[in-house]
Amino acid sequence: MSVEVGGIVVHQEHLDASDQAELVEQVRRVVRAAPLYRPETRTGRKLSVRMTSAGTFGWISDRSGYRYDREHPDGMAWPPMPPLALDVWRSVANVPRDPQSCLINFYDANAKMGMHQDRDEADFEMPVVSISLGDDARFRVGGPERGGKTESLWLKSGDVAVMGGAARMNFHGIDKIRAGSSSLLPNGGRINLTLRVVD
Ligand code: MD6
Ligand code: FE
Repeated sequence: MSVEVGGIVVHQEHLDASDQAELVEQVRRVVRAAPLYRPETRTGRKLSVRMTSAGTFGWISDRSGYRYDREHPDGMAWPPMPPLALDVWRSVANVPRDPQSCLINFYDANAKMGMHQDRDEADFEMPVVSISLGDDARFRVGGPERGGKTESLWLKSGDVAVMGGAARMNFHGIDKIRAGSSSLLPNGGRINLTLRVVD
């Protein structure tokens, strides 16, 4: 079933339980090769989520700002994109290009993501596709200006959100995680994958 929040289409339960478990395995393979780390902002504050990436480009934040880079901060190339994530993109993105980056965010019970726009990509005609795994998360979406009216929706394990068209530049973030709401990850928490065309 599809619902919509602030112009973002959410395909609820797009992935069934066995696909979710397989995608977690594929994510673990990425994390073994390119470990999760806590990025810093330009001002030196650590984000509460831990991150890594797969694909040709990874998204990096450090003292020099935000950007896409071909290497993990430890110097290795990013591992290949999880094949199931690529399948998800091809089934929902509705564009002729494949994604070049899969950003992997891990949220523990206390992690959040502040309201932001995804604007480090070259072509805003290309959507951003996001896959949720593990604990429920309250996803908040506003408009294209910071500080406007917002609405929210709980994203659950297996849900896929597509941020495209007029909603592509909408501010959005994660308010809170509902700890223990999913048994997919043995130690709890939430994984979010966001797929993007970068250049
Ligand atoms: C998250 N998601 O769900 C954060 N960005 O953890 C995002 O920042 C996001 O869900 C672009 C498109 C869809 C998203
Ligand atoms: Fe985002």
